[in-house]
Amino acid sequence: MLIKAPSDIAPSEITPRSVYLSRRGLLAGAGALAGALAFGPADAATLTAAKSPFSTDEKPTPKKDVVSYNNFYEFGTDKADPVAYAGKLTTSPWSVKVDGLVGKPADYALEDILKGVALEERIYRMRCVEGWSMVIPWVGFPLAELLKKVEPQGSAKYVAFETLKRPSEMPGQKGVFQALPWPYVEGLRLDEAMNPLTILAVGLYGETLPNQNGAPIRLVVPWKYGFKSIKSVVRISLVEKQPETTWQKQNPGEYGFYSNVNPEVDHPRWSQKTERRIGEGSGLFAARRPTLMFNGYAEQVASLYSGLDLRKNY
Ligand SMILES: Nc1nc2c(c(=O)[nH]1)N[C@H]1C(S)=C(S)[C@@H](COP(=O)(O)O)O[C@H]1N2
Ligand SMILES: [Mo]
Repeated sequence: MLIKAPSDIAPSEITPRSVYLSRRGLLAGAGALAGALAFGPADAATLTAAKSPFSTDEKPTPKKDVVSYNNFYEFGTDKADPVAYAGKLTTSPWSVKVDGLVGKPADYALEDILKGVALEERIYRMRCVEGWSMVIPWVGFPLAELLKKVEPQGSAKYVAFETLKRPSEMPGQKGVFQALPWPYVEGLRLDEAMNPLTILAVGLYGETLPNQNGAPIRLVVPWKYGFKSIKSVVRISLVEKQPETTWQKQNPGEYGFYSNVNPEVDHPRWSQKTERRIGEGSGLFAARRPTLMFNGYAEQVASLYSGLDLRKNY
């Protein structure tokens, strides 16, 4: 039998999750996180978060799958590499450089970004371009809150994001074979970035993010393929021109800037009509479910793309 030390038992394990969240939801999330950050990278700490009306009521994917089946090429290209190798990444102290077309450019310490921010639990469907999906209870806050604070200028039309480049702690960035150009970069149109569904996540399942899921802060854009949800963000730049993205650079014939989940537009090498929900069934018997337009978030985001040919702008 595994005996847990008391400090390892999160209140969420003792109290039913819904009760726990509503009881503690009024407490300031950022204060809890500032405390949590002091625990350092390896120790998950409990976060307090209010429930969000943007959450799906679908059953979350088991936590063991969410934290062990990952894409994070900085640690290797195998799904099992991130959980095996990301543990050594130093995530504290952490700062995010905000620059470009903003009134308040600076290197912002993570603690300062989170000051006065109310954390929310957002249970989102996530779909990888590879054809699998999960339902993940993220803890985070709208990216729009941060963007408003830094005062985007009128000429800013896009937001560019960058992941940490640190080969000494990221084995996938070392050696002769490099899977991708580094640093990993992504981008959104400013209106996509300001959409209330777009969040910066600092936790999942009520605790600080495990390194393999993009600690200490990562983007989550639930209506786009998983690769747009860039991990371990160190830079956010407001720019005038559409920024390049890692997967576009790596394979422009297969990956476009928008990358909205779209069952009607096949990937050049496979269909995007169905998906396999991780944690449901297994192997040959795993039923595939239909993939929904904009991953099921059409009501909230379809209007962003009116007038845009989604076959050309994939
Ligand atoms: N920096 C960085 N961010 C990344 C990736 C990556 O390799 N590097 N992989 C992306 C892909 S393809 C997916 S599907 C999601 C997976 O997120 P998860 O492991 O938290 O489920 O992260 C995305 N963000
Ligand atoms: Mo992905």
